[in-house]
Parts: sequence; C-alpha cells; structure tokens
Amino acid sequence: MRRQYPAVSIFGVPTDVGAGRRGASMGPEALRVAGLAEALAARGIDVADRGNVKGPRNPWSGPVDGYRHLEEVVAWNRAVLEASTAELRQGRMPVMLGGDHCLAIGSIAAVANHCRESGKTLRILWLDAHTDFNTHAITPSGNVHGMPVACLCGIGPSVLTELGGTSPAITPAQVRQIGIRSVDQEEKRMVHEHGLDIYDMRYIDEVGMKRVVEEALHGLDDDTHLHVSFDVDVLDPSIAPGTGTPVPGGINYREAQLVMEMIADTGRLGSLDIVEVNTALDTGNATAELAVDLVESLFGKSTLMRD
Ligand code: EXY
Ligand code: MN
Ligand code: MN
Ligand code: MN
Repeated sequence: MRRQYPAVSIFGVPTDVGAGRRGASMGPEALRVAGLAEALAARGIDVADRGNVKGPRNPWSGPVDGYRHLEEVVAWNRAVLEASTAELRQGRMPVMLGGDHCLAIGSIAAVANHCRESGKTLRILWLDAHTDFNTHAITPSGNVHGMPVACLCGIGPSVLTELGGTSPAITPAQVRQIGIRSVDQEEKRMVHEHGLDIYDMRYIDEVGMKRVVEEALHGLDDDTHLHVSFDVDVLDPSIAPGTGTPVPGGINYREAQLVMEMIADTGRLGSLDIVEVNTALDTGNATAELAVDLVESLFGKSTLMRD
C-alpha cells in the first residue's frame, strides 16, 4: 500500500560559497531539469516548488582565519534557515536543493528547532564520502562545506554555531554517517574525540548495506523526525561524476537504492537535503537524474509494491 507523505516544499539554494570548485550553484536547476518535482507528484505527493532563495555572489577569495567566504556562508545559511523554518511551521517537509553542503547548517538548525518545539527526537542520516567535521584550525582548504557537522555540534564560529539560536543545534549522538571514505588527518582525531557514529566504506564492504542501514536506523520510533542529508559524492564517481569532491570507492547503484528504500520503509522521513550536484563536472545531467531516481525510492517507489 502506498505510504502517505506530508506535503513537500522544494526550494533551491544556488550557491557554491562553501565549496572549493565552482558549479554546485547550478544544482537546483539540474535537479529541476531532471524532473524532481514531477517525479514526486507522480507518486501522489503534494509538492510545491518555492523557487530559489537569494544570497550574495561568490567572491572567490582565499581563507581568512581558516574560513573562505564566511560572511557569504552565513548569509546563505540564514536564508536556508528561514525557508526551512517557514515550511516546517506549515507542517510541510522541506527539501533543500543545494548548493554545496555548508547549507546543511541552516537546514538542520531549522529542523533541530522544529523538533525542540514539537517534542520530536531528531535523527540525522548523513550520506557522504566525507565526515564534514573540520574546524578553521585544522581544515586543509578553508572550505566551509568540510565543516557543517562540526558547526552543528557547536564547534565552529559563533555566527554559524548559533545560527538557529540554540547552540549546539545537535549532538554527535544524533548523527549517523554512511559511505565515508575521505577524512583528513586531524579531522580523524576530531570525529573519534566526539564519538561520531561512522559507517565507512570498509564497514559497508564487510557487513553489507542492509545491516549498516538497520544499525543506523536502530531505535527510531513514532516521535522521530528523520533528516536525510544526501551529499551526492557518497555515490561512486563512476555513476555520479557531477560533483566537486569525488572520491573513488563509493556506494554503488544497488546499495544506494537499498539505503533509500529502507529509509522509506521507516515512514519517518521529515526533511531532506540534496547537495553537491555540480553540473559543470557532470556527464550530461546524469548525476541529477540519478539523484531524482534515488529520491523516488526515498519516497516509497519500489519494484514490486503496488502504488
Ligand atoms: N575534507 C576536505 C576539506 O575539508 O576541504 C574535503 C571536504 C569536502 C566536503 C564535501 C561536501 O562533502
Ligand atoms: Mn558533504
Ligand atoms: Mn562529500
Ligand atoms: Mn516534523
């Protein structure tokens, strides 16, 4: 039987201020052209495309005190926080189309506030090749898309850690990271120190994706709001070449489908980010098209279940 989903609101965040390569700013259009809204509507979901939020241009300058474009990153994240909060208040599910992954600071700060206000428990599934747990002191690049998880956990500049009002927005215990295969030397020390729950590629190889997702989703209940932060670089670059920081050895098509189908089965999906689609680096629009295919599974499309 088809599961009922809340109404979905898509909004685009066309920027690459947190990234080290240009092009993620085209992600929202790429996902629209790939038919995201139409695919959800075809599943019977009430979907509205709110258009794009606005923010400053990318100054494309070097790091200052370990951050590139901090002022612009803050401005874009404020816009995301506002857009996500507005949708959550209306009982709608925000789907944020990045843009680079620094934007998850705003989207997750909004969801964390929503959960505090509504007495829900927040669980975050972070699908990524990277742990995104750098700080200004240890970052090799100054790119804030390598720092959002740390910022959300209260480690970072106050303009980002206090973005949503409450700092920290979340605790590491609320996060599960799947697909990890690139962690910087000092970042490794950080993720261990803060006890992040990381399902890296080796673990996926060893025990299989089914068990990984079961473990990562363990303990969800009716009061859980599940936020999925889907960085398309979690996918193997052979199937998703359109992304700025590709890392070999990522999850394959079937593994990706299984993650999405198992999340759909929980019925707890409350909000979603789709980030780091970089059309300038893509083969045609393959990466956005694959992302849409996977999002259909996330919203319950399956091979044998009748709609
Ligand atoms: N760890 C590297 C850095 O901090 O520069 C690469 C981060 C890439 C982050 C991408 C979005 O997930
Ligand atoms: Mn990321
Ligand atoms: Mn990544
Ligand atoms: Mn909710």
